[in-house]
Amino acid sequence: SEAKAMFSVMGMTCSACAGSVEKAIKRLPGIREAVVDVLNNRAQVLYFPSFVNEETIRETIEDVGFQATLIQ
Ligand code: 9UX
Repeated sequence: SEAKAMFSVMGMTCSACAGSVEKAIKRLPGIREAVVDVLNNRAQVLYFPSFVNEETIRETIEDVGFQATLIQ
């Protein structure tokens, strides 16, 4: 089954920032979709919980260099 997570992502200042976050999330196993909105500081992720979890996704965003918090 599929799950949905929403993260607050702070520190993105341009669309290339959002692109690098999206790319990093999509490289993880078990990701169905990732949409990063630089204007609203949000990342929405659809994923398969048997392959990846919210904390791994959150840490991946932080590894790119942005502060990420799970909000939903
Ligand atoms: Mo360009 Mo966005 O260096 O940080 S990718 S501002």
